[in-house]
Amino acid sequence: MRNRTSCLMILGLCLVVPAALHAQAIQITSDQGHTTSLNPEQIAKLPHVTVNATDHDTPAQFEGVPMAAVLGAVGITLGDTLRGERLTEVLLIEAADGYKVVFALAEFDPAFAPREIILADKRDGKPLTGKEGPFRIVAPGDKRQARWIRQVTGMKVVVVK
Ligand SMILES: Nc1nc2c(c(=O)[nH]1)N[C@H]1C(S)=C(S)[C@@H](COP(=O)(O)O)O[C@H]1N2
Ligand SMILES: [Mo]
Repeated sequence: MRNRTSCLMILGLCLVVPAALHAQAIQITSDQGHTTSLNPEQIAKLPHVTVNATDHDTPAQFEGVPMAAVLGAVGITLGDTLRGERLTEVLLIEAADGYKVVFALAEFDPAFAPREIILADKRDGKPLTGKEGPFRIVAPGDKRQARWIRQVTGMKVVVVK
């Protein structure tokens, strides 16, 4: 009996654990409609930077991946190709609670932007947890934090016409 209970528990874990890991992956869709999934392990391997930001008047140090590098990892390139019609491309970012925000792609390009917007995974040295994590956008210098979207689940390039 005990064995059967253990078996069922292990079976249950086998079903639940991959689902939970999958739920944490971020789905990124290009302007061609091609979706790539980036899981936490892949995101952890991308180059990280540290940015100092002010969160509701309180200084905070965030670590994360520059958005240009996140997009580059799934083949969405900025830089020299971001010109002409591509300047109408925006990134729609979605969260677990249904909250959504957009940034113009040019806002992530170091050639345009005076600041580095990141996909943060740590605050003051600690992984982002609960309603904030595991990933949150941090746009240093913003006077309002309304686009610092928490619990990011997906991103989609949308061409504004
Ligand atoms: N997923 C998600 N992110 C969100 C919001 C939200 O409702 N859902 N609210 C935004 C707004 S309006 C603000 S002011 C900040 C608040 O950040 P805080 O909860 O860390 O104080 O988060 C932003 N990010
Ligand atoms: Mo807000």
